[in-house]
Amino acid sequence: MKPEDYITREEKYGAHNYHPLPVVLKKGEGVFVWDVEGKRYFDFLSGYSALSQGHCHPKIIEALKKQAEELTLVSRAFHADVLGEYMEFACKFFGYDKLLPMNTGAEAVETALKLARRWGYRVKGIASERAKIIVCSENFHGRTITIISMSTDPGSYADFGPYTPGFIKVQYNNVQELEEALKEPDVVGFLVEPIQGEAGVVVPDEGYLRVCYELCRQHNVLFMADEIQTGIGRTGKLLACDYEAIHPDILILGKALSGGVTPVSAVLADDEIMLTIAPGEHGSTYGGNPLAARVGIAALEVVRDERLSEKAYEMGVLFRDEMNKIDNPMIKKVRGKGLLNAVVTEPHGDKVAWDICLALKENGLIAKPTHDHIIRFTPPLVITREQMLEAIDIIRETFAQF
Ligand code: IF1
Repeated sequence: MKPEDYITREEKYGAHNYHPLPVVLKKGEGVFVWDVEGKRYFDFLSGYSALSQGHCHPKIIEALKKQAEELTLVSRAFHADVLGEYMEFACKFFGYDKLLPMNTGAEAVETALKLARRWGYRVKGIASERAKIIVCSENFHGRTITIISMSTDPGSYADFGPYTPGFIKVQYNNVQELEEALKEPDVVGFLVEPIQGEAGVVVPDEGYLRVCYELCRQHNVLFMADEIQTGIGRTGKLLACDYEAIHPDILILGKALSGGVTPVSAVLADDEIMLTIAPGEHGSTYGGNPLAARVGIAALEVVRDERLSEKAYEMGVLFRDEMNKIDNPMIKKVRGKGLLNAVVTEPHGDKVAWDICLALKENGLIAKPTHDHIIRFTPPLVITREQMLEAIDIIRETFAQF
């Protein structure tokens, strides 16, 4: 079969909820993927930051294979030996009393919303059904109906109504609007991405998050960090919140928590918040399954043992420095932290970011635009200096074609 045959079959039998780059992959290892014709590419999307440890990391695959032959699922109706081990490991890794295990990022975000509301009613003493949660413009927290009810992007919410009430929207990176919104007495939480990924790697001003955190403290409102994309080393620190010495009241993780091997997400919080949900009041069939637990431990050990946060920091500096040296009319701005970066492009004639991504693919590097003109460059954090320099050459040569 040719690549186009795979694509035609997928088009015929699959929902059309994505518009992928025309490349058909069949193997991944480290920073590289290979297509069905054996051509090698640098993967500069990394499963939207899920593959921070690289494709098929041996330690994570070993953990998966070993556990898969032992015990994959018991449901939470019974205990499993490895679940407590994973929970303890992750709680100590991030500094929290407890972890609530889920599967996808959206489920973890929904869990965090429920925890904040429940804490609001049971601890803060908000009147029933009155809880409000402040969210940011241009946010992206997932695709469920409640989560798109928080969205300001019609591409996410149009014609999926009616929407879940109880959200107040403020401009991202605007302290005054948050201050104003916090005057509302029924606010229980402020949900924020430390860097907005889907919006196009939008980095807020230095100090913005810190001020938000302090305002939340002053108003007895939970600071809820969605670090599903920015967390676990991606931005050059273990958490993007670490840049401003913030310890979120609720920490939401996903993606790289399992190194791209199986969906694993989690919400971490201290007892005052976490214990407002009693047995039988929340859960998930696969949440905290033994496979996820084993893979989660291995994925975090890799981040620690291979110093991936520090590597992301160093390689990110190299990437942005080199990209800023490229003199090309299509490159408007380079922005990001660690290895969460994006190039904001400008159309050149009839050429747009999509055309650049097609040319990058021809030259051996795959990446994808977001919001039409922004190209995200988010390679696995295991990328070496040599690999980064080779990838930068490909990007430089590709832009030179336009
Ligand atoms: C898609 C990008 C989109 C996330 C943050 C929660 C979730 C995500 C900060 C939900 C998921 C994924 C979803 C995927 C593409 C990708 C993405 F930002 F990473 F590029 F969409 F905006 N919070 N982001 O980034 O996690 O339920 O997907 O596990 O939907 O197209 P999920």
